[in-house]
Amino acid sequence: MEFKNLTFEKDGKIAIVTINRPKALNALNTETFVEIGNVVDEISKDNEILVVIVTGAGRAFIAGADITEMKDMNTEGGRGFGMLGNEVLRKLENLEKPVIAAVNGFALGGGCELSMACDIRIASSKAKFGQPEVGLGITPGDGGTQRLPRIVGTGMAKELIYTAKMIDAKEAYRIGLVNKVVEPDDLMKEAKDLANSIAVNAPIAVKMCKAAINKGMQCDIDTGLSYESAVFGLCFATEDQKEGMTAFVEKRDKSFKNR
Ligand code: DAK
Repeated sequence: MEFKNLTFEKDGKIAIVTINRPKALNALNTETFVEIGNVVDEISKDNEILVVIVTGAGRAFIAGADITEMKDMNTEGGRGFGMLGNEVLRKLENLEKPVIAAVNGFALGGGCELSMACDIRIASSKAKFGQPEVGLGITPGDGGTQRLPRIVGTGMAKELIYTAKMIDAKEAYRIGLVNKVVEPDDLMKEAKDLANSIAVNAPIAVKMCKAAINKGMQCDIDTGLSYESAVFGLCFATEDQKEGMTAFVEKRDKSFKNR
């Protein structure tokens, strides 16, 4: 598949998606949202890919939705754009493979929101995060009011959203928005090391953990625990469970087949 606003490459079991509109600081216009949805579909069908890294070209991760495109939208256009954005981020969040956001620079508005639809965020020391929407007369519309409080807690999320202030990577780490801050030149190596440390494990078990965690964050603990028991049981129908436990007992290296 050809893409205009992003690049997609495979490095072993890892897919790397780079949002690539550096002149607009990788702002998300309709075309880019559509392409992200398409690349997620492609990754979803590719059994060789076990982990995904999303990053940005140039000095930004994603500086938000495209303000130039949104500026003159009417209600209908805004609704359509909104539905597209939500559908794409939900698709990314529900992708049955872990996604790491390697945040290289500005992650603002829709960019911060896209990073939060990923499973794990690691940041370059040059990264900046924020939800500047109220300064533009809008509310965060791509999950910011929902995912940010789930990640950093209600008080911190409200402060960030109400003030529209930008925070640096160190502060993002302090409040738990990112897992790690690294030097800019080390960002992709760190992201790949993390991806590889996930990819060595049983892919179906990892996939089920993602589903159980995501589901459990939306429901009461009893429903979540019952879902956890169900996926735990399902693992025993996989070849990888037999392989993982047999390899342990036989004191040899394991070799998972994603089956
Ligand atoms: N949209 C379009 N162009 C952008 C952009 C954006 N978000 N951000 C930057 N650019 C463009 C600039 O216009 C400039 O273009 P030229 O003038 O060179 O043609 C170029 O990128 C470089 O930007 P600057 O010259 O401004 O660079 P600086 O270093 O001076 O400043 C900055 C960097 C990131 C601080 C600044 O560019 C900035 O404040 N950008 C806007 C950040 C922002 O407010 N982002 C939030 C946008 S609102 C929804 C889905 C999504 C959303 C809402 C609903 N639904 C599903 C319902 C999301 C909303 C948003 O993200």
